[in-house]
Amino acid sequence: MSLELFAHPFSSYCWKVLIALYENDTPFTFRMLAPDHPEESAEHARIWPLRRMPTLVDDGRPVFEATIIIEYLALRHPGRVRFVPADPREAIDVRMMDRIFDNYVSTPMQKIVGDALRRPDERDPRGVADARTLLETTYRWLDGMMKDREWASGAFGLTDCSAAGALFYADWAHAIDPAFANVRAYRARLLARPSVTRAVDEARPYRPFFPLGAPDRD
Ligand SMILES: N[C@@H](CCC(=O)N[C@@H](CS)C(=O)NCC(=O)O)C(=O)O
Repeated sequence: MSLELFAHPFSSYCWKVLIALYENDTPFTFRMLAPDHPEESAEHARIWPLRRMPTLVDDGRPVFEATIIIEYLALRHPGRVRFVPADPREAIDVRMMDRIFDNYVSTPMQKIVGDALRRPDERDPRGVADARTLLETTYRWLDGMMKDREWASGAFGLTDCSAAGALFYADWAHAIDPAFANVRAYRARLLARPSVTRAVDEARPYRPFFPLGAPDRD
């Protein structure tokens, strides 16, 4: 078995797959995507012209998109954590929640962060305001969903791998109001999980690059 992950330790979508790999102690080679690693970046661009990370390569076979990579790992490199339940009805809820974290937490979070990286004359205030409104609405909905849940859907799985990085950075970009205590408690539970703690710690050296200024916590 030769698993390689093209990724960067500060990227929330890379955390999603790293957390899944750490959960099952799955051996893999980390291929760093960064300006000071031009060979990795060139190889990655050949494999995946869209240049999105993470990208998994399994014995030469590329697998794209964090959710699909975790589904692939569950199928081809299973471990003690299943990530997606065997029962197809339960699996629907897991996949639904995973989409919600990607589309309605990560996407608006990336919009806010990405906008801060732009030159002032290229910024999109209306798009950022819409992203903040979407995050606020999602936090409110999620607060109701997480009232009686420890993890996002049943046992720790795919959705929680997704939620960890999404909520970590979303809270930095658009703070989760204390009124949403269930979301804040879920984020804290995620951060206390060893696989997530490891991803957070590996990303610490890059915090000065957070364009909105990393808060002095977490
Ligand atoms: N839909 C992709 C999103 C991945 C993504 O947005 N990755 C970011 C890093 S967190 C990235 O590659 N950014 C580089 C770019 O946009 O060029 C997935 O689920 O894997």
